[in-house]
Amino acid sequence: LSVGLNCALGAKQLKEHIQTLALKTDFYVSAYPNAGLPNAFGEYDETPESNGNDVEEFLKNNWVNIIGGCCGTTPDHIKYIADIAKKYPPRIPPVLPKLPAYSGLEQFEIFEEANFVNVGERTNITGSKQFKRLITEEKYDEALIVARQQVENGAQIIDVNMDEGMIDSKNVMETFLNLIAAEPDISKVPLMIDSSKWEVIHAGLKCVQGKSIVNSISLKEGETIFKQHATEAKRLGAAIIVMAFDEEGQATTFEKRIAICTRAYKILVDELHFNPTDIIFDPNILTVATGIEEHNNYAVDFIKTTKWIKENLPGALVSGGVSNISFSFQGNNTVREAMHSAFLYHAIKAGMDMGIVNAGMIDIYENIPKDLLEKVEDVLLNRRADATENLVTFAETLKKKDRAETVIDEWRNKIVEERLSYALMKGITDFIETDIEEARMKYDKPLGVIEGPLMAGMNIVGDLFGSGKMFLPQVVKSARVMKKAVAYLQPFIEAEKVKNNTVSNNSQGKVLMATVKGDVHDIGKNIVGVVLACNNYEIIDLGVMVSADKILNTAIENNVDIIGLSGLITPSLDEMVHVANEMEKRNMQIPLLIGGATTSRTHTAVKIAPQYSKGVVHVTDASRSVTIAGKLLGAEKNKFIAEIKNEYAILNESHKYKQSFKGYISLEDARKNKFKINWTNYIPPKPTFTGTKVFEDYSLEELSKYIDWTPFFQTWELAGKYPEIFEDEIVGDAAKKLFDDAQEMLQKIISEKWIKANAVIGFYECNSINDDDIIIYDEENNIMETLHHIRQQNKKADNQGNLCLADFISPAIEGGVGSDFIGVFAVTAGIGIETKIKEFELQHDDYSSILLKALADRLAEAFAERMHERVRKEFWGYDKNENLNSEELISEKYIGIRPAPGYPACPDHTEKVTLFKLLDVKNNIGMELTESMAMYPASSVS
Ligand code: THG
Repeated sequence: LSVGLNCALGAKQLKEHIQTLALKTDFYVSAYPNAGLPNAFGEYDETPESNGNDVEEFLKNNWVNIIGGCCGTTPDHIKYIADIAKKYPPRIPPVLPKLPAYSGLEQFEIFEEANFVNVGERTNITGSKQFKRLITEEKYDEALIVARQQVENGAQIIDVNMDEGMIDSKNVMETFLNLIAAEPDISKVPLMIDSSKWEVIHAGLKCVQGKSIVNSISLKEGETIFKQHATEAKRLGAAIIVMAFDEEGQATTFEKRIAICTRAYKILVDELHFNPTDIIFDPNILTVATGIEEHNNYAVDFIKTTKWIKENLPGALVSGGVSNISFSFQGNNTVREAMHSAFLYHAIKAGMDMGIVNAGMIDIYENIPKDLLEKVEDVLLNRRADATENLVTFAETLKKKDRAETVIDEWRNKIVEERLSYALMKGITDFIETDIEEARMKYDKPLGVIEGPLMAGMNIVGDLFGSGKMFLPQVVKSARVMKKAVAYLQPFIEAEKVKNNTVSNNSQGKVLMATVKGDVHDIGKNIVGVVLACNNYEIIDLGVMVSADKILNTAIENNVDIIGLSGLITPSLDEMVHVANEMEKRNMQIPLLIGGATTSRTHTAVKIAPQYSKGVVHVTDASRSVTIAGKLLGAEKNKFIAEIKNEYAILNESHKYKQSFKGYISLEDARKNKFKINWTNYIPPKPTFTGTKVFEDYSLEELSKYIDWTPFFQTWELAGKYPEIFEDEIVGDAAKKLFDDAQEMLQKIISEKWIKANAVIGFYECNSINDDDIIIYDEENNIMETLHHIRQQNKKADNQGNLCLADFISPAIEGGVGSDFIGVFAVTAGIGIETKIKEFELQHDDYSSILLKALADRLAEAFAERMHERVRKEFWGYDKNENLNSEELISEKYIGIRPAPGYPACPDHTEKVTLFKLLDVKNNIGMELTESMAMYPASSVS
């Protein structure tokens, strides 16, 4: 046989691949390169000479046995090569060492010096209750996570077993292996296909790429079947595990184990010409400490057999299912893990090559507590008659310490600087006061603790965040540790100040932060504040609804270096323009940062930057804020501001240019092109009541089920869709931890009633009028209010209307169909939130404060979703049988719409005034509007 490469590449590009191949195979090697790569015209440019020179290298280096040409080569190319080839003797294939090798997407070779190969056991339906549940419930996504975790925890191969009486194992094996094939993180490793049914293994083998391992075959059903399975496995390119079973059953003694392995080896190597390295013996790891005397020597016999196989059956490997050994201690993981580690220690010494294990749960031998180890080894090595009894008694007295506890203990033993750094990195506040006190005693000055270990720790955090290795929630947690530490030290620092009348201040600079007048949203602002504080900026946070006057006065009084403005609703944009304009009037010199959900680079460039000449910069997210602040205060400050100015000027121009092409049509023409509905026979569905209905203190438990979590992660700058985000390679772990924290807090919010959710809904008879308005009638059919809507005026394609919400309400015309109905609502989940927020702030716990606000926002959105659902199914009742799951709700699969003032369908925020009047929102549920039409509490929807 020969193996080779042809086409696709020229000789130059083929070179490294041919070289790799030639060194790896003892087959003959062939190469048929093209005459180079095709040029722009699809022609091949290499001449017989240039091509021939590249090919000569293949020959000279002893890489090929057969050489020719493919696309673009001509008889002249071939003749040229043929002449050169005469100069060189044929390649002599190398004699390769016989090393066991398997592969998934990547090759996995076991080198001589390799110690031990971990095979992950968790993807086993009989070996894991969790995995069994996931597979029987067809939760394949989560089942894949189990596989991925095995790889992440160090499994170099994964064992997959779907043997279960109640399921179609073959089918499920195929499904799961095909899913794995689509996950490179998993399928990069070789697979061990584990089943007692040959048809399942056979089906599995056909689904996998690379060279996998059959687990297992045996002489249980006689030699004919054994040979048949072995041959098929070989043909399908797999290595095999051979269990020490024969026609009489499982081998339990040393003699029987080696007899069966020898017999199998002879058949495989002598008769079926197996490569010995493709044979992996499993001489049966059987459970010890069962109380049955015959079982006492099982581990000893396995270890002895292993040693014998390695010495007498050359090339063959030894494996086994390690967790089997400890089944008698099910439920006591401390003892089980100790047994596994100790067993492996001795078995590996005897030559065991690989083992099916719970990857990540194998501790090192040296870490097993000595008293436990002694008892465990007494059992494993069958050292005393009462070994089992002793271990059982000892196991009962053992406090079941879990791993987390041991980890905690370990870092607690380090020196104080390392403990502080660890606490900062991990965001652990539990020990901070003790550790800080210890550090304070150790350092000359209290400030030294901040400038020394705390700053060093925060610098690491900052670097990790900057390089994308840590994420916002973690950083905010780190900041909480920092703040608590600083708060503890503060009185000592003050005392010091009084004593010496000085205090060094090496802050990077002072930043004033504020949410502008009329706006109440501050999650984003708080996050930026925390991130900047982490990077050693001093933050003056003026909170929400801050007037331009107050912002600028405070900035001047405190001699700040940067002003940061934040806002979420569109009217805040105008307020920012106003602040910028005031700064120019006052001839200020401080650079201005703009951030928040509705702000944009374009708006900043077009509307804000032209107002103020000393630097205006838009900041997209918290992680960018540090870099930008650094540049604004650095040596190159003026250069940076000039660059930004230039950039914004260009943006401004291109915006104007684009606007000139926008092509708006007149309002009159837009109205003529409204969305036309034939109302003639329309009978509007009637709500169960008209007027308002109030819901006070609504069940948060119920609302929590309606939360759309994806935006929650966006708040924390974690990109990805829930729940897939947990599997994300980059942010997955951070997202999961944040989610766990959120769930924990959510439970407390519910059970301890941290916040109250209120709602008011209303239905009214109405009609559209004057094209764009909606009139609302009271009980006596008098016009009570008028809603004003905005019509699209951009140029539309043919047969596309210029829409306005009023188009969807039947018109009030003489001889018309009578009145239609409209529903309105206002909900809030923020009543009483201030108490808890204050509490958190007093504890310097920004993380919890931001988390609570973010959750309240989610609950408010969930409340709107739930109320809307109840409206459709109960109160208006036009779709009583609707039955949508949460995903379908999020993607708005229902009948009806829920537009909100301030958003594209009805951009005018002032409509909220009418709405609040209609529903008497303030008196009914305690929500209010600010002068910019922001709703207060912030966690509200209408
Ligand atoms: N040899 C070969 N293949 C094998 C085995 C072997 N495959 C299966 C098994 N034995 C190895 N795999 C496991 C997997 C899990 C456990 C033991 C062996 C195990 N599971 C816990 C238990 O049962 O207590 C389950 C805990 C849970 O539900 O999460 O111990 O010997 N060739």
